[in-house]
Amino acid sequence: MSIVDDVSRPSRLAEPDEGISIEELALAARNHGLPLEALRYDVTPVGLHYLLIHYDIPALDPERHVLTIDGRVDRSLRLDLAALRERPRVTRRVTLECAGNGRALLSPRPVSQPWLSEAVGTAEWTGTPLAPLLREAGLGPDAVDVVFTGADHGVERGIEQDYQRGLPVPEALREEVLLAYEMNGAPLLPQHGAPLRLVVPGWYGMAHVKWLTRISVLDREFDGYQNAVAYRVRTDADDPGVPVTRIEPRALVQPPGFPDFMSRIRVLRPGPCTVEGRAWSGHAPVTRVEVTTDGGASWSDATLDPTGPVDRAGATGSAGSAGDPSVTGPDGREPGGSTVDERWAWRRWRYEWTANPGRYTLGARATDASGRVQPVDPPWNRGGFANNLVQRVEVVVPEDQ
Ligand SMILES: Nc1nc2c(c(=O)[nH]1)N[C@H]1C(S)=C(S)[C@@H](COP(=O)(O)O)O[C@H]1N2
Ligand SMILES: [Mo]
Repeated sequence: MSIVDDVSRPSRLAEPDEGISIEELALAARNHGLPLEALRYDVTPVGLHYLLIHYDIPALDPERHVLTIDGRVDRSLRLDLAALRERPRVTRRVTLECAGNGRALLSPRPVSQPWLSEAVGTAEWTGTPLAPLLREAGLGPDAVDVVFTGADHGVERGIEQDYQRGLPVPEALREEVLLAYEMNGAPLLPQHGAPLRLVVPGWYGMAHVKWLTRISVLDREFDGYQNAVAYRVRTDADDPGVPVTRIEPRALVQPPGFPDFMSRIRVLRPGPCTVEGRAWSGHAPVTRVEVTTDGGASWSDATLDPTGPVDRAGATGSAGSAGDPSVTGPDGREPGGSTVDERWAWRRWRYEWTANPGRYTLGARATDASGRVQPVDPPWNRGGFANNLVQRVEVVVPEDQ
C-alpha cells in the first residue's frame, strides 16, 4: 500500500447505527448548503449559494489566467480573460444542484459529503457560449468527448488527479453551455471557480467544472476518475453503473413559521398560511407541484408562478412578459437590451393552507414535462446520487392563546 492509499478512504456505506463521523463533518463544514429560508430569493445571493469543492480552492491570478483548447481540433486556442470577455456575452439564470443532494437521508448512508436537501442554488451566470469557441477551434470528425480540467488537485480513493470531467460532444455543443466569468453580476468568487468555470444548464453540479484551465477534445469516451468511477449510479460495488447526468425533478418547501434552534422543528401560529417553495428539473420544465401536510398520505396541487421570459421551446413566454421590467427587473437586462434566459432556473410555487393546532409533516413533489415525478421513497444507490426523495418539514402549530 502506498502512502497515498494510506491517507485515502475507499467508498463505503455507513453501518446501520453509525452516526455522521468527524470526517463527514469536516466536509460539511467546508461545503455548506443553501439555508432553506433563502428559497425566498429568485436569484440566490452569492454567499447563500451552496458550495461543493472536492479538494482545495486553488490560487489563480485572473490577470495571468489562460484557457487552452486543444486535442482533436484543427487549431489549438489560447485565450486569456480579456479575450473571453471580448467575445459575445450572455447571462443565464441557472439552478445548480449537487448530485449528492439528499445523500445523508439514505439508508444505508453512503459515507461522503452528508447533504440533507439543501445542496442547491440559483445564480445568474454571465460568460461566453462554448459552442462557437469549439467551432472556431474546429472539432475533428472523430471527436467524442470534451474534457474540462480544473486547476484544483487532490487525491480521491487513492487516485491523484486534477478535477476533470468529460462531456459528450453533442452536450458540449448545446447553445446554453457557458464559460462563465461572472456570478450575479460580479466577477466569480474564489469558491465558485474564479476566474472561469463551465456552466452546463440542466446537469448536476459535478459537470460545471470550476477554475477551468483546459478544454481537450478526445476521439474516445473520457475514462477519468470523475466520469468512470465517481459519478455513477450503481447498486453494488462491482456494477459499472450508469453515468450521473441531468437533474431529476425536485421541489423544496421554504419552511414556514420559525425554528427551534436545535431540532429545527418549525413553530407556526394557527390560521391561514401561504406555504411556498421552488421546484426544478434538468430534464424538462416543471409542470406540476403537489403539497402534503401529512407526510405523503394525501396531496393537493400548488399554484405555479409563471415561468421566466422565455420558455424551453425557445418561444417567448406568457403574453407581455418578454421585455416587461416587472418580470426580469432592470438588472436582469443585458446591455443589448435582451432579457436573461430563465429556462434553466427553478420555479416558485404557492399553496394556501389553514394551519389548525397540531403536528404536521410538510413536503412537496414536482412533476416535469417529461413525465418524471418525484418519488416518496428515495431511489437508493451506492454513491447516493440523483436522489430526489420528498423533503420532510416538521411543523408544530400550538393552540392559539
Ligand atoms: N474544478 C472543480 N470543479 C467543480 C468541483 C470541484 O471540486 N472542482 N465540484 C463540482 C461539484 S461536485 C459541484 S456540486 C459544483 C458546485 O458548484 P458551486 O460550489 O459553485 O455551487 O461544482 C463542480 N465543479
Ligand atoms: Mo456535487
